[in-house]
Amino acid sequence: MPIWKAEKLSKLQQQPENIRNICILAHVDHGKTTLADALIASNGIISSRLAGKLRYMDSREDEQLRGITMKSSAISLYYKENEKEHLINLIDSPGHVDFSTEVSTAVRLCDGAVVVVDVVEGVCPQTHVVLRQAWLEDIKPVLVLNKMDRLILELKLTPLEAYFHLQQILEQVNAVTGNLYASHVLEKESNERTESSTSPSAHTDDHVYDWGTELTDIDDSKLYFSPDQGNVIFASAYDGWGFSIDHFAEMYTKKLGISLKVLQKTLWGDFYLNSKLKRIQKGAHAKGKRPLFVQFILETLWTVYDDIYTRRDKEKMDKIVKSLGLKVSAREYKHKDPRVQLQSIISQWLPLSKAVLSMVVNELPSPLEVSEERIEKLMCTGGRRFDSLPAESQKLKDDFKNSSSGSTAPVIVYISKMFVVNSKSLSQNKQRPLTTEEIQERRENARLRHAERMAQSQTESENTVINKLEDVNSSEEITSNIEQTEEETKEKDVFVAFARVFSGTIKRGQELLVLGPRHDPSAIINKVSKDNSSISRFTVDDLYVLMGRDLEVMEEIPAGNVLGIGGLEQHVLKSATVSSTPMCPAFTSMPFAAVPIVRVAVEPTHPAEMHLLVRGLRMLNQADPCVETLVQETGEHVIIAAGEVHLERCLDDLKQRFAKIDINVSPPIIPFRETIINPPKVDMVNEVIDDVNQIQIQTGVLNDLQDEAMEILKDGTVRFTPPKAFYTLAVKALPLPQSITQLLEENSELIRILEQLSTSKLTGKCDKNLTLETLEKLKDLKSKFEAGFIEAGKKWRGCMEQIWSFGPRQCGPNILVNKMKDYQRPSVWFGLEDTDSTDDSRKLRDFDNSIINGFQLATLAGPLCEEPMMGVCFIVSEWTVDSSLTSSNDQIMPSIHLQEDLKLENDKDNTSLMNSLSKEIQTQSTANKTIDVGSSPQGSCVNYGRLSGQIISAMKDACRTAYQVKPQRLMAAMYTCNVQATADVLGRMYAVLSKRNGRILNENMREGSAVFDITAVLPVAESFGFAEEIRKKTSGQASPQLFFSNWEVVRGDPFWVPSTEEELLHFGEKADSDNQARLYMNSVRKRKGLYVEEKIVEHAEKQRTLTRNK
Ligand SMILES: Nc1nc2c(ncn2[C@@H]2O[C@H](COP(=O)(O)OP(=O)(O)OP(=O)(O)O)[C@@H](O)[C@H]2O)c(=O)[nH]1
Ligand SMILES: [Mg+2]
Repeated sequence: MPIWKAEKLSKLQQQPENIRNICILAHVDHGKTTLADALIASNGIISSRLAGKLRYMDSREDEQLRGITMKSSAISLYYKENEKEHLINLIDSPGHVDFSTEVSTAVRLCDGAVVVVDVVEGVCPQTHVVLRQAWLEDIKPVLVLNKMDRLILELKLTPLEAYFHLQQILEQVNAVTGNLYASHVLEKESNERTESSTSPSAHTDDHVYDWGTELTDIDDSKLYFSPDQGNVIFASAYDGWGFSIDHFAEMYTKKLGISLKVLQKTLWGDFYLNSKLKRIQKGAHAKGKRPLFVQFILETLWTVYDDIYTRRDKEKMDKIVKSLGLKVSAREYKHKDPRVQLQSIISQWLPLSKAVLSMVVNELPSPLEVSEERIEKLMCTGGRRFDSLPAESQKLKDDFKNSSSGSTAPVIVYISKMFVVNSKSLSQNKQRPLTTEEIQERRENARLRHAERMAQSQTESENTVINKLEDVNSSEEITSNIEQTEEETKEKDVFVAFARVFSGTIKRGQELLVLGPRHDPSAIINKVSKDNSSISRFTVDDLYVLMGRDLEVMEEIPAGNVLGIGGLEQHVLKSATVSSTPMCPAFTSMPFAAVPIVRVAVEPTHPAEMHLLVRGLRMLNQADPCVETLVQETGEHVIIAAGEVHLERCLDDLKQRFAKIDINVSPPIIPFRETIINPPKVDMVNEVIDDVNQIQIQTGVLNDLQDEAMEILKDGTVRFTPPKAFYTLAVKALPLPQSITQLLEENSELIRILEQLSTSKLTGKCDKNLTLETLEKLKDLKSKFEAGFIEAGKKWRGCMEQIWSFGPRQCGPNILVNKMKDYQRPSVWFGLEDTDSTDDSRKLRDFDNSIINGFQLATLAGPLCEEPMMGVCFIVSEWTVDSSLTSSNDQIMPSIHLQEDLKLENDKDNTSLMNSLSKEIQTQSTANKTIDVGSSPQGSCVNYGRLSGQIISAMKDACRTAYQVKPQRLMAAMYTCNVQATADVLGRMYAVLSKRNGRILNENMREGSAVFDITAVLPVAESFGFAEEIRKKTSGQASPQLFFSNWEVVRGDPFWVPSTEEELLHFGEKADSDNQARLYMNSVRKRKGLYVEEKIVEHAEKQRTLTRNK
């Protein structure tokens, strides 16, 4: 540790009021790591000459090579102000959109954030995202307006222009905060009003509510960034300077004799100095005067840059150095590059680290100031109410709030991610330089030993020779031992948990509990579950303070600190809560902004190394919060990453670190969805199709429809009556209105809660512990559905109350509707109804769940290319079961179990759901030719299983067929693409976009600059290599940010063949022009090993060689 002494560090760690846990957040390349360098240099960890060039926090080789941060990493810094010592735990986060999960893991551990904005680029998409993340986690931000030097040297603005430009940027940032705040206030108020309206004392008179007053009544002035509030710094991290207006206010108060307070309030804003009256007055803009900020601050800065850098005026430079009382080393003074001199002078005059750290300790909260709202949010998993937690759990809130670290305080630690370090960088494995005291002590010992030996040698002269030999031997032994252990540690990667202590003191050797995400303290109290699978015990192995590239071992770490914990590899996959008491609830999961979407399959080049690959994938999955690794139904090992850059990093890690083998990587596996549409009104040559209602039975799927048991009615209903079976099914498929699909997609988490609520109510295990907020959200969702169905027209009337299930996985974007007159089953909204029990007419029928399971299976893999369905509604209009085959109510139990089994909530893998259900069907359908109903209860249970299996597969087939008789379409995943580009490269960029089927949505010119902000959509399938191509074509001037936005229907029927005369004329008989949908579909089918109808050789002719003809 270059500057820290262990004792000092641990002393500071015990004073939470002097600790600040902060992270640096920004859009990519806005200068976070450069800023971190300046702060680190102030602690002497790196030389100040290298600050800004070294990018110390980018410790990975690929981070240095690409110049972007990929992992968030932490460092502990020391800062002293007004004799008060502070410990600042700083986390540098990545800005690239692919790594936004890393930002979430950093934000969770902090109390404050430094948001950096590049003054030339302004507010960018990731700036929005990080401000939102900070908001969601309730942490306070301060602002650094970085790269001010670019305004002077690159844009060549005058000080006054720069002032207006800075004002605009501040407004942009405040607009984002304002929006977040307004939506928060409205949401909170609406909750409070519903809460009071549900209470009995609420008055009932109807009055129109005025939202506007709500917002204006609340004082939000502290919320915004404003230099006069002391929460904005103007900086150039590259040149090492930065200031808040307080710095200049202090300087000018002496010079001008104006009070400090007045200057602090007027140095930023529309104020000017009336030199005659020697007073500060308002209205600089109207009177054409220079604002104080321009006159006293910007103009001075501009002059310094002009004198030293642009004009290289040595005389002026000497004068500046002398007047400011600075020191410039001879080496820098003589340096040929004027930037070096400039940096040396200006960074001494306005040290960036002092400005930022001072703002951090004065403006950002210490761990003691954590808000109650934040604590409750962290403790209430899954939308529960805080007061529904057991009393012991609620008591923990005080320990949280006080950051109690006494011996009686319970230990509560949150682990936000696991990361891998080479064991060499752990301090216990490192040879560190000795301190002067240690050197002296060793010297003294050596002297004593020598004196002893001398005394011995005089008495036993013969023995000395032997002694010496022994000495030599033992020293050889020691060195060989050291070499051996070095060899061992060299190769080893160890997992360290990135964590924060919220309460108590964590000590080495202590035994603690790791609480999984499903841990629920009330279950322990009520002894509902004896299953302790969500809790595991572990003994704290190693504790570390994170020091950027190094980790320093500590014996104990008290509450309020960020730390690393070793030895948790076997207990924690990605994140977890660690506590000394099982009464601590698991923390809520972190809000992630990135969706893993890019898939590749990997295999070892040498098949014998498969086990290494499997182990490597497991480690990769654990070490990265965003990546997903799984085994597909085809047996392939698949990696799912957030984007191309992320994928590349994962593959590099896998090859070089985790598996250490050569691997083959498949081309990207692109996800698709399958849907149906209303029959198109025009054909491929825009001719009107006469009979729009005709049922389209596709040529490619006719084989599937050969089943005699299937009858297709005119309106597209498929009636299924298997011979000798005891049931009939009639199912119709309809495309869902887009608004409904969107609702389903956006609210999957809520729908999951709703399903659970309804199931628990149906089974009598009613769980009423949902927060009012969640209940309110569910009711709101219901009314949105209602509105959506009403808007969609007559066809959908009444569907709302007849929804049977959502799917796949009971929360996906498809709906199963019950339109049977003779079966009035409770709908999915049943959980929200006030009635506690169902009346007899609304009881569940036997095999109800088999129907749901069949629907789930059908929607999980569609017939086009076995990809999940989306936006499809299946309506069951008939389902008769021979009642002699089903009997008493006690048989409902198995069906409920089946439903419970189906809830593989956290299982994102399609395979397991598919496998579990299809295995069931297989085993059940082997003996289903003749249905014999046993008389014993055991026998009836077995038969129940058989029958239910039959119904599942019948329902699945019926749904698939009903789907196939409608016009089928593929849906492709789309990226939203944000690019900033200057006018001269715009044309080239558009060419790349249109070549890849991209569409421009928006094109705005930035005020006061020649930069355009472009928003476009681009199919994920066409996005590989896109960023690279854009960068090449625009000579590195434009670099796009891609993030997943939505699913879009691919134009054209994948089975289309020309049928009308015009179509034949236009496309020819073979119609071999590109059918994008078919290309996509066939590529997926090929990859999955499904049958592909493709003619490879159309007209085979015997090949004749020319020579024979001669
Ligand atoms: N002119 C100028 N360039 C700067 C300044 N600060 C940073 N840069 C440059 O901006 C580039 C990106 O800086 P980084 O510090 O790596 O940016 P970052 O925000 O950490 O980027 P990511 O971690 O990838 O999101 C580097 O080339 C820096 O030299 C500044 O104040 N002025
Ligand atoms: Mg960085």
